[in-house]
Amino acid sequence: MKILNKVKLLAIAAAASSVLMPIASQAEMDVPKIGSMVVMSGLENPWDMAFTKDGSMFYTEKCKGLSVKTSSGAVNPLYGMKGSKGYPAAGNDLFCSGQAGMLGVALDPNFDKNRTLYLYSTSNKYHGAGCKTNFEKCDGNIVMKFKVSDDLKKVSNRTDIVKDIQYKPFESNQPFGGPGAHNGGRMTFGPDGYLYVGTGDRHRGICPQDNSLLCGVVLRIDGNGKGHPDNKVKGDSRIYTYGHRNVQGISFRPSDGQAFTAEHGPWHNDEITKLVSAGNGGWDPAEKVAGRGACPDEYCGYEPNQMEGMDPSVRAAYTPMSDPRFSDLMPPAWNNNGYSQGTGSAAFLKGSNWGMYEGRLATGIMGIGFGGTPGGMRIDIVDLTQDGLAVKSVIHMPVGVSKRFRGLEMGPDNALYAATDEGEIYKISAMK
Ligand SMILES: [Ca+2]
Repeated sequence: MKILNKVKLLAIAAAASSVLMPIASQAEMDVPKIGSMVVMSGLENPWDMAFTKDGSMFYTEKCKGLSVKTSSGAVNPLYGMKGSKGYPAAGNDLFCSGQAGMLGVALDPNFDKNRTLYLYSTSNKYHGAGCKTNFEKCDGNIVMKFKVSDDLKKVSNRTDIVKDIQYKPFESNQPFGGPGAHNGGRMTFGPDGYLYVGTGDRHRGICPQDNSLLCGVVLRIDGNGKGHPDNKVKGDSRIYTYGHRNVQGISFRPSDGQAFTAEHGPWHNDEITKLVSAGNGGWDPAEKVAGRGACPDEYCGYEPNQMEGMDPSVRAAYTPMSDPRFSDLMPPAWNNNGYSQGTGSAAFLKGSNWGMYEGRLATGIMGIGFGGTPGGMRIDIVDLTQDGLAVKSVIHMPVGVSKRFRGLEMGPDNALYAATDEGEIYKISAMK
């Protein structure tokens, strides 16, 4: 309404003065001024952030551990990986490898009262008899719960609330085929007070469509790790949606609480998807289905011709990111025009300071250029339709830097914070 009024006033002014008015300036269009600054640097693969209401920022570093930068500026290491230095406590079962390590962090919605923090990491504690090959159940990622001290100097009371998220234990002959591939790891609380956890297919072909396994799925669980009573997937009761490739972005639209995911594509089709309870993301890299034969390592995720560049649409036809043969398919709202450029994180922009971008989805892209696909390290601003099934527009956010944007999170100051693989955390501010 504000924009309309301004436009109307301009039109009246133009008519009254009989002077040709310029097209509405930036201010009339409600375009915010966007600027960025580094708030932390020299970090090792910062992956995710979580904010208290008064602006303290918890953050993870993939191979180091969990720390917090308090609202007064002090940095307190809290919980390290095995062998890490400088942390007051560490998990001797926690390790990093490839894309795996200490990833998502989330604060309980009642954190101010209950001081509860949730952390996703790779762990060898529950391997048991599994994890001997890439072709068996490998319980290698966990979700932990901690109490955070009032002074933000330590965490205690570790409780492992999910112990069986799947992990790829050995290298295989796939692109980026090392241990820990497609390891998921994003965690966000929904407006329903439940914790949503994104997992990856870990290069196992059967994973996304096998709902006895926690891989290629989004979990919806309570603070004790129990599934939401309305989870409707046939199989594990903790699963909210399935058929995903590698969920590293989950965010909830402020206007209606609707969940959306952002996912990397396999050299085709990065996707943003509206989630529906028990919905199927339509990713099925299993061999010997959908007209396909055998595939290397029983995984058709990069077929055909996995090691070479080729027309993304040919690959997409062979193993689609959203296979229409599934009747419960959640169709993507956006597919990056058929390209995969490394879409990994997402956060809805909150606050009137974002002007016309308020309520749109900021999406971090890590820019892997390959086989004719242009690189594209950037943050996109995605304007989704109300039904969540399409986009109205996508523009590049004028951040002023080009980085591998790994983690996006809104701060309580209505700034967007971005963790980069290069080791910084940026604060991206918008002003009207
Ligand atoms: Ca999909």
